[in-house]
Amino acid sequence: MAAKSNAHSLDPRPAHKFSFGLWTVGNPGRDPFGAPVRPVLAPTKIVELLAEVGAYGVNLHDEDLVPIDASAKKRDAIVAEFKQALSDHGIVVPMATTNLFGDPVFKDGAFTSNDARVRAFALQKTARAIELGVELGASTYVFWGGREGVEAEAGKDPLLALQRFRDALNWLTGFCIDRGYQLRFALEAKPNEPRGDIYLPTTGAMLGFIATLEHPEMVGVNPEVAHERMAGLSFVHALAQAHDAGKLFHVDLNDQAGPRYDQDLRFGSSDLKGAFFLVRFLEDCGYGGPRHFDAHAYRTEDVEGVKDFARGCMRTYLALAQKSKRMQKDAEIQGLLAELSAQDPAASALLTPYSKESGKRLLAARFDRATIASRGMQYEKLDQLVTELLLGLR
Ligand code: GCO
Ligand code: MN
Ligand code: MN
Repeated sequence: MAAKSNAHSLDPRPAHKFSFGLWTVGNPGRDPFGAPVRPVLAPTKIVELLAEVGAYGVNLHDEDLVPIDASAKKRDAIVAEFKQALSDHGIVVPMATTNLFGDPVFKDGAFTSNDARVRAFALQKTARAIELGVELGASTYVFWGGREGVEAEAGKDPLLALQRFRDALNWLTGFCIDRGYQLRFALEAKPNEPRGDIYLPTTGAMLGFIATLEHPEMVGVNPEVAHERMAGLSFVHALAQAHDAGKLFHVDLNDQAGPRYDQDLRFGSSDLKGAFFLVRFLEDCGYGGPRHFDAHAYRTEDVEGVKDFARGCMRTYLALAQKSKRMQKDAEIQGLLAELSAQDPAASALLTPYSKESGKRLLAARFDRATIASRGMQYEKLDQLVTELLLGLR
């Protein structure tokens, strides 16, 4: 029997857990300089489109589905219609979130606003959006503090802002516990845009903050490729730290060419090698959550281009996962890695946990610095081999 074609193995399947936001494939191409270029698609149409391209899940902000001023009756009708579309097309809702940035009331933030009326309204809006998310079956609830920041530093006390953010999350974990919801919260950091500076700007900052909450066990992170890169940081290192802390609850995949405005590019379209290392990490670390693409098609595209975009995100992910398996089987690469991990037994014996004994031994040891330093690490060779593997030459 002929071997499965490579093309076929790049088809997305539900087990891959690829998800997109209503706001991503539904993005009509508005930017700060120009009007929308694509028709606004109804949420039910987006579900249909996602099923067509082979995605498994759709995520949403409350307002992506239910307009902010909808009556209870209208809300229920919209939700019922949406649920029908989900079941007709076999699409699930793994994650939900709140729009706390679009309405003018949030112009100075939501949970960290200086105005108590805004803070209270933000809690109410989030509680209702949580009810919606739970109703749709979401198990992760994302918090992206879009406008939780400043331009005029004089206007807000940063300690008070952190306290207010903490108070809000404590209120909301209390709300979920009280209601018996099994939701996990995932905090998403971004350094700037739309505010000059957004509080808790990196995944590392979020991880530090989580430890100060009343229910840290319910709260993790949702790192986004573009956001760490906007801060000039390595995304795979952010992923690793989140995973190490047991806090990798969700992930926002896209691409970004360095520190500039948030580009939300198709996955792997800018830094293919960076994408490779992050796919390799996610596949190897045991992350079992959705692979969510928080990206959108170029403004040059029509609806067919949006499908090309969505298919491209998933295909590139799967292709890179295959490359990662190939790297594991590449004898030359594995040989170099084995050399790197081989350790001098005498030195290893010095690295046991501290005790009076081991301390004495370590302090008495002699090191031949010149010999040790003369070793070439062969990283040039290794990196080139990985590059050639990615180029399809191996
Ligand atoms: C952005 C963010 C958002 C969030 C979304 C879910 O830069 O606009 O990435 O897309 O991920 O609001 O919280
Ligand atoms: Mn983003
Ligand atoms: Mn995001």
